Amino acid sequence: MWPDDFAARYRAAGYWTGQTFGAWLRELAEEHGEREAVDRLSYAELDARADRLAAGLHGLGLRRGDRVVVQLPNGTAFFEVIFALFRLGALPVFALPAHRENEVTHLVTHSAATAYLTTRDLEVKVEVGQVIHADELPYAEPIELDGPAAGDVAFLQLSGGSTGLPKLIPRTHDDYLYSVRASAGICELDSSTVYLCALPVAHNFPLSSPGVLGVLHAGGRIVMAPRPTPETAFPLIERERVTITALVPPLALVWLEAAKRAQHDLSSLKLLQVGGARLATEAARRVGPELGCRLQQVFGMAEGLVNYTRANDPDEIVETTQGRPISPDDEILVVDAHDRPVAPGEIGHLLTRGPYTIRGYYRDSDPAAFTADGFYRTGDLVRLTPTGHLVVEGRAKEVINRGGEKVSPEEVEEHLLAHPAVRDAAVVAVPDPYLGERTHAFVVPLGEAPTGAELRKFLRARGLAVYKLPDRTEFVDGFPATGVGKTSKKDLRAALRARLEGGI
Ligand code: AMP
Ligand code: DBH
Repeated sequence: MWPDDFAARYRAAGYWTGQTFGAWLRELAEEHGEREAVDRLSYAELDARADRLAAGLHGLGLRRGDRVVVQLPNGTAFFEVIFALFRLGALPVFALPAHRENEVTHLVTHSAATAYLTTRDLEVKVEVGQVIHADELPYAEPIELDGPAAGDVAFLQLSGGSTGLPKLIPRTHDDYLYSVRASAGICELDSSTVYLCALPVAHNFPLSSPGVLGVLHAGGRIVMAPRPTPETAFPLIERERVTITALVPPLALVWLEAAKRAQHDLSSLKLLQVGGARLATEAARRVGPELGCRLQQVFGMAEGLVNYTRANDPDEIVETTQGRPISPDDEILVVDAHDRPVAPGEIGHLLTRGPYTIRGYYRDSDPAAFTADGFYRTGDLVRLTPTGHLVVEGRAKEVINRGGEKVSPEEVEEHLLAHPAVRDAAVVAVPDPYLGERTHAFVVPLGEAPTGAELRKFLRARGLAVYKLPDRTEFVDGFPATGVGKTSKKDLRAALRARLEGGI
């Protein structure tokens, strides 16, 4: 948690207002009443159901401070459940639908959860006090509850776990609501906003940047998409006159391709947010012309810090940077391996501290992820432009050390993506007895696949240094994805390792 002097500052600045999520929803219901909040459910109905569900869950024995692993598909039940738990002061632990026995067991064990709330479709076998099914939610007459305080932890969010199992991130009512309100303002949401939630709603991006919670704050309307594919999303955009949605880069590439043949009217869409992983500049430049809407890049993390490009940023900034922080009190350091600030504009490790960035993981796991003075080590390599925008150059752990020469996978991927017959590319390290590591490029072709030799020639012609050319190129139909749909380099590396060990 934050030291007292920081907490006092964040309160004095008006970031932390002392409101809980439960009280916030009550206020929204008073203001927006019969207006539609999400999939035909009004603000008033959502508020009333949250009260009845909180009472019912209390009846099942859930109490303030208990942890409940929540694994739900995109739908209205998600909202009822989280607001019921917020009112009860019980902490949702956000699992994603893609999580299986391995991850859910880890979440239950690590959080010592007493309940697992899910659907019969998604349910996995775990040992837990009780399983609550979303088709039998226990509504009851509302009761007086001794709810949580605004400084309490509201829920446990997950880190992406690009290496290993997800870490648990304690977010308070005060800090998270600040990021939601401020994000809604930056993204210029209002009561005419129609947000398509295409990504899994529990992920930090569609939940809060500004996501579904930002839309509620603005009195707008949420449309929940069961899947993020163009086949599902495009008809919804047309039917509901969607104005804004959020995607991860691999999905954005699929949408751009599909838009060329789209039978649906996408003209209501004003803003496409893309974040979660680096969006290649080549792809960024296509969004305006091909989808007919503006792009916003979002660089965030469940641990806190979120950066946005702004509505009034020039196109060049929107296309080539990952934005700038939400808050004037987000502190950003770009440092070398010894935590010394690099020269302005140089690439370094991003450290951050601020009014909505955690000071430690749940139960202090992985204390090394924080500096002695409370900065979070993001693990990202960034540079700061003279305009104060951040450019993400990669993950420190993913830089490939090819016989001492450092290869940035993102740089090579960016060049590969510029080839007209390449839809997506992912470059990873393979262990090599001579070089230590060598590079392996996975490429998803668009139409007929070029040859590896052709791609090397293409990269050479773009002026890429010879040592950065992929040692091997492999064509695949698609990439393994993380729970939210980012390309899972962990799985790509594991597949290569398994192949090496199997001698194939
Ligand atoms: P997570 O652990 O799932 O919260 O993922 C957060 C991480 O995703 C960040 O630390 C970055 O490495 C990456 N990330 C998120 N947004 C972007 C973006 N717009 N560009 C590049 N990387 C991003
Ligand atoms: O990747 C992320 O975790 C992320 C991306 C964009 C995020 O947490 C966010 C915005 O809030």
